[in-house]
Amino acid sequence: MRVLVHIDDAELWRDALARRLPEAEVITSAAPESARRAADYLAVWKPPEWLLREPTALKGIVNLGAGVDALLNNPGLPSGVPIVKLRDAGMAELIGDYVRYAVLHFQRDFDRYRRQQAHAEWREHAVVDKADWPVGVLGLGAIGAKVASMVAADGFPVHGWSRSPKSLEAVTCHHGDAGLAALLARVRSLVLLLPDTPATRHIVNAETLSALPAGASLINPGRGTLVDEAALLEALGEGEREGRLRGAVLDAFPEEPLAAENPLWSHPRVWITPHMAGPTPLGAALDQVAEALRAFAAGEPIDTVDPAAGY
Ligand code: OXD
Repeated sequence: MRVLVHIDDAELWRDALARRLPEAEVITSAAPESARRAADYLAVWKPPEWLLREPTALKGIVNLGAGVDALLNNPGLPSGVPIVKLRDAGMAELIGDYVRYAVLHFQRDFDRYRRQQAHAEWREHAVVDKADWPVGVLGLGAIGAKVASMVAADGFPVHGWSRSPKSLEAVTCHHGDAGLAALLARVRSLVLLLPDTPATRHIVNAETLSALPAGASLINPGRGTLVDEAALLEALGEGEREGRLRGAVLDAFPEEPLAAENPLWSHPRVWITPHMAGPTPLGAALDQVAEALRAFAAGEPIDTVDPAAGY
């Protein structure tokens, strides 16, 4: 089998994958066009359109990340070719740490102390008990479920939401439109871990933001398209004085990198990170890629992406 790898550091992935799959010929997109065209499988992260169009006998695609939105939205994607995505290959634990940090950032008032420091202001705020700081997690896939459990293990009451009913230990699970309204009404930090699909786009909008209790905070290590940015800026209000939304910790944006002129960069109550919450751990990811390619080649049943659902 010939596998074409396309990702930053593709040589590293190619060599490590070749060691795991000695039966395969593994090439990168720097290989000659004739070799690329004859690829049986693609292992890719955000491939250019032309690369997806080239192979003529493609049997499967492995998405080298958890979210398949970039791949499904790529006009070069051939229809009918099965896609496998990385399951939690250790990203969930990393994203969980990011979210725990962000929740504590607000619950222990680090945002306020940072602003006070700018004025050399020595003023202590009473600690709000964790039990009185409900956290909402939208999206209970492999990553959302793990993150929800990690935050719950820290002692916060956690409410999770998914489109269809789920049940998780230590997490109060809600679903559907009514469940979303019930969750929004009670959480002090809202965490977004939904996939980017037509159904989730702008799920955080003027209406949902106004359903949050005053002073709630937003944490988005998921996808930028989940948030209506104009509504977010409106809910934050201007300047240092807390608006209806106390602050936001954002790792994902509809266009990345975030444009230098975007007002979020300079907002005093917004923290921006460059899509670093859940980098893919190479070793575990490669094991999954090798496993998927072997299953594809052997015609074994394999858990593929549903392009209509978007995940
Ligand atoms: C992913 C990501 O989907 O890094 O894996 O965003």
